[in-house]
Amino acid sequence: MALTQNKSMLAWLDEMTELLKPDQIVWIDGSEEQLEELRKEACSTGEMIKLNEEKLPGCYLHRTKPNDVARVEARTFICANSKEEAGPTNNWMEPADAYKMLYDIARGTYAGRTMYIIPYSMGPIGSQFSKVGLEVTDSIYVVLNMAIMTRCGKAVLDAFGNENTDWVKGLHAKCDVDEEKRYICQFPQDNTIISVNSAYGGNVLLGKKCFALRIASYQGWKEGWMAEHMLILGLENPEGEIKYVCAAFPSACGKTNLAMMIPPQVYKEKGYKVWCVGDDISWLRIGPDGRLWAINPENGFFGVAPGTNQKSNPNALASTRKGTIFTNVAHNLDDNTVWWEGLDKNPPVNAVEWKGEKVNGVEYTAAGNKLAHPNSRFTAPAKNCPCVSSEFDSTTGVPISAIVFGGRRAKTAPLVYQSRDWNHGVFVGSTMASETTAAATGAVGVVRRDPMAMIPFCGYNMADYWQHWIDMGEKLGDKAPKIFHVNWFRTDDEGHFIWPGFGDNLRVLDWMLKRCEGKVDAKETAIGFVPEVDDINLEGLDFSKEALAGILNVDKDLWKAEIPGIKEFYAKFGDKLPAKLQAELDTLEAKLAE
Ligand code: OXD
Ligand code: MN
Repeated sequence: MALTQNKSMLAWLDEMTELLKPDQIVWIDGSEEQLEELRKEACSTGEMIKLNEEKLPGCYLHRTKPNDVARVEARTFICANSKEEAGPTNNWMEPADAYKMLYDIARGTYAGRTMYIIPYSMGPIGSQFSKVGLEVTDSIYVVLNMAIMTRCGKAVLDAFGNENTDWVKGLHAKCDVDEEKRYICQFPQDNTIISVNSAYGGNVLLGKKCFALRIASYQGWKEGWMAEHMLILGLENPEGEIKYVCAAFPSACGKTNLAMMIPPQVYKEKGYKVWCVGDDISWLRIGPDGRLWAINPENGFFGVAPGTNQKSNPNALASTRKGTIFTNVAHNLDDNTVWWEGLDKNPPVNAVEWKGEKVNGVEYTAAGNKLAHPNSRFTAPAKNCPCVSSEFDSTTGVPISAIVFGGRRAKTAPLVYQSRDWNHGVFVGSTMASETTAAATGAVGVVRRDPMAMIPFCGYNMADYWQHWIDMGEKLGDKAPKIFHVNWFRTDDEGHFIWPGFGDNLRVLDWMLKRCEGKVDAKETAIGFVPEVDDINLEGLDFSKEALAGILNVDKDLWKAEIPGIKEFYAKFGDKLPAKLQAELDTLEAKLAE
């Protein structure tokens, strides 16, 4: 029986039923009993493997098809009414053509299968920040992941009501998992997402990247708020005051690690604490007090497993010890647990590698093979995280003091700098870049622009998106958060990272928050404000002031060499580029020439 009488929802579901031709329809009500039944069913068909109940209670392993292990940006489309509305950084398809192609692919593919209907809320149920979606899927794996990553079930529909039409339609059809026919399409003007021929999380958990970033960024533009690819953390000082920070980094720059970091010993002893509100996405609105407030629309972490260990991120590891779904990690047959590269130095002898082949894990890894896929994942409930914020479920969110952008730059960007003002901060975000590393294929050290870490996730023309940032700054006025840029990745002549990173990044956050409170001066440079060497607390850290001075240094020649790349990138946007950003670029050029 339908869990809602909402007419717009029922009409769309009728359309989907007619299109997909399922044998059965199951509404996901959010109850533990129903989820447990589905887990059992998935284990009985081999879709999931139940792991050791003592060591990993309530945890499961799933393997995707080897052709389906990551987000597919080349097959991700923004189906806006015109190509210009999607902008030069998105793939575009004409909406009517896209619907026809996608419906032709999906038509009848639920035959002999069950259509699961997942009602879900991005954000706490009933919050002003939150938005509702329905995802139909033919995958139990999707249902069980969505049950971790979102608030889902009947309670969502009860709070939503029968007349409301502000919800997002999400159609997922696994089809044949054919990569030639794989499409991830967003229709921002129709609040619609269609994902076909994939069963990998980032492409099929439609609440996450597709809704909470691509559709929501467009909604935010139209409705006066922002959806950003940002973690949210709270830093508590010894007096018990908590200040909140949002941070955007491109992938592989340690967002989850920063969101859950453990303060260095000297800070811990003084009583500093870090609280995690979110590790991937922020929805930001101007609150009644005129400040910027943020919620994390998600309810779990979909984190990269390799490299997660007791040292790099003990809180993330602890989050995965119960109620977690692992995807494409290695199976340790000796004790029915999981393993991935970087968990520890002991790959299991008796292992099943991520594609499902039984191997001797020690020999296999010694020969240079990976037991876990490099993009293998854990889907873990946020409530498992030992440092989850007490504000995690707050319907009003947390007030943001600072926004941090970051990238991976071997030489150019200093450890940290502060923008002169909001618009300069938007410029800093819009020119954000990372250098490719030896870990990825292709040339090393190539600069990739990834404004606000939103290149794959902005649901409309990025020039309009920047203008929206500028407009939000105008509304916030002097209540706007301060904007900073960090680079944990400066290297020495041998290519070794200079700054220790991880928990010691708190020393840099500490400086930023002091800047927000006007408690510390800074040195003005051509690119913005840089700390005085004495103002970054190095207590308890074996790190010299000379080394710190080195990574705080702004080399004008290197920065001059940046300018052509920025100009080339900006040129893509033609006359849509906000004049205020062009002015910031001109100012930078002039300051570098001084
Ligand atoms: C993610 C990503 O999976 O940004 O969060 O790719
Ligand atoms: Mn992300």
